[in-house]
Amino acid sequence: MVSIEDYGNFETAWCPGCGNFGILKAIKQALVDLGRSPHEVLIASGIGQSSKLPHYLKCNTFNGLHGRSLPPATGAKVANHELTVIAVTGDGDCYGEGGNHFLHTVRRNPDITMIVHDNQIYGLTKGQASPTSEIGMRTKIQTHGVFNMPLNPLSLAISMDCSFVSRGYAGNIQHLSKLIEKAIQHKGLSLVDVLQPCVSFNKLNTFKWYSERVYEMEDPGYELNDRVRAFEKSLEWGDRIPLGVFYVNEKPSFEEHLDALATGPLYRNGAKTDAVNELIDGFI
Ligand SMILES: Cc1ncc(C[n+]2csc(CCOP(=O)(O)OP(=O)(O)O)c2C)c(N)n1
Ligand code: SF4
Ligand SMILES: [Mg+2]
Repeated sequence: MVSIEDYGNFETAWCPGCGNFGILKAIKQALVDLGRSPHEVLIASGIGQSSKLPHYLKCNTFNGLHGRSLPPATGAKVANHELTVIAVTGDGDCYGEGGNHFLHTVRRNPDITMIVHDNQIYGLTKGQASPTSEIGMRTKIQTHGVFNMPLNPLSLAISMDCSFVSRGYAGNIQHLSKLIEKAIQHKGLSLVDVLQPCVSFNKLNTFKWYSERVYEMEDPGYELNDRVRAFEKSLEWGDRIPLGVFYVNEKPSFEEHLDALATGPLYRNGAKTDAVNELIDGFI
């Protein structure tokens, strides 16, 4: 039987009180509750405080370039579609530097769970505005306040027909771990945007600020595949911020379109180098 201890217990470089601790705990809990052993899981990340998370888990991991958690996650899923593949990323990493990969991964729909630590700030580089920072937020760079429109990740994902769209909160670990479980069980790309307080650099969206506003949606009040109603719900932000699953649309995953995977994971085929060698020899 899998236990939390199997995923290790590491010293972290995160600030005491950071929302990232809650997300790490929720991911471990979800994997254990689903009975997934560390060798069955691969977590890919980019660069950021959030992207350090795989360093603190004992399982297969890949820590890549800034904004690039999704390409290696997609590659790993194609090489071995029996793996549970999770992409861990930040609001800057995913919606800023990696925005192009986000859009095109939604179009591809690989069976990957995306967990976005959305602290509405660039944490690692010490507090510049990110694509989700609120208008008016002052930082050391945006000294007169942010004036660019924040990006709404849920609305964007729903508008592009992302097959599973949800929001969690790092301050509600039990709810978050159940949400991550659902996202992992969903076949296709699942987005879990997690509201994550950054206690050092985001003095606006604090644990207190979120806790006074977030509420759990038991029933969103519409069929989960109703894209228009889901989009409308995703616009709710302010005094009340909904948490839970906003949108689900079951459709074939990227891997299911690939005939080469029908007989089993690619890695089992072994490396067939004869054809490549023949090609190279042709140039000599
Ligand atoms: C191409 C590129 N641009 C910029 C940077 C510098 N950089 C590293 S992390 C980071 C911001 C990370 O913010 P986010 O993804 O929100 O993660 P957080 O630290 O907040 O968890 C930036 C701008 C980089 N490493 N590579
Ligand atoms: S800077 Fe912010 S996001 Fe980074 S570890 Fe500290 S509190 Fe967490
Ligand atoms: Mg961030």
